[in-house]
Amino acid sequence: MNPSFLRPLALLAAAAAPAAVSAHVTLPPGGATAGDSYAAAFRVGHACTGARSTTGITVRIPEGFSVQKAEPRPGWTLATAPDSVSWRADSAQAALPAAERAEFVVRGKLTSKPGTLWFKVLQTCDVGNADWAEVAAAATDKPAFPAVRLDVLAPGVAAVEVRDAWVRLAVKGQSGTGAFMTLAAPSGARLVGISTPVAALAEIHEMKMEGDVMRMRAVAGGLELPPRQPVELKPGGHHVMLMDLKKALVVGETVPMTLEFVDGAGRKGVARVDVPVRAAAAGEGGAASAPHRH
Ligand SMILES: [Cu+2]
Repeated sequence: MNPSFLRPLALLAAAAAPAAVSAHVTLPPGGATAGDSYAAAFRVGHACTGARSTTGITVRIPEGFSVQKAEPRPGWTLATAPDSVSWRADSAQAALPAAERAEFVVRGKLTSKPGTLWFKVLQTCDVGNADWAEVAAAATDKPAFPAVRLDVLAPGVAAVEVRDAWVRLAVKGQSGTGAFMTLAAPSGARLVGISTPVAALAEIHEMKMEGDVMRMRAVAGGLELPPRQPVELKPGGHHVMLMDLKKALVVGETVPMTLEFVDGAGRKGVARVDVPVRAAAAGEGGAASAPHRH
């Protein structure tokens, strides 16, 4: 596999992160594979400015996505056209309160050409509306009402967002350490392999109580990532175990890591990340930061 071909993924992970925390209309970060069926789950996180509720959502469908089916929402009227899908609340009671989040889902087929698709979404409220329709010209642009971005990835690039990754420091002579991260696969995937130049072997581990002893062991068959449900690898839970370390891992350096995934159709995809070395997780106590052993 050509490494330069994989390079855009790191950029994608960085670019997608801010969208996940803002309260705009968004799709789950992580992208989708070109040519695939894709469930576009538009997340509406708040009502229009000064409004009490959202009463309607209209998604304008860009070229490169052909709608197959939109999911109905109880109490709302669904209308589907080739170039738009809309949901409208039938009553004030059915409207989406400002404090609640909801997903509006459109299933369709993606273009076979990798690139970026922009879905423009008109949100109507009890008072006013918000048109999420501005396309960012550059990654640094922060429009007030951004259109919803979808990264359409080449086959071989994992449609998985890797965020908050870190690896625990290791002193010279130490044989193993753990790596932790949050993985989000919008269409679902399975983490099946990890490799890094700093360790001869890397495994996915789980923690299991055996009697009253907590033990860790390799996860058979890989780690399942359900669609649109981020999975956290953390100390005391699932983690990546780096074994037979070839060097000390010092706080401040980064460790290149290649994660291999299999999607629902059995195709392999790869994510390459540079993972910072840290002493402990945020808020983690001193005792827990001792390197765990096998
Ligand atoms: Cu382990």
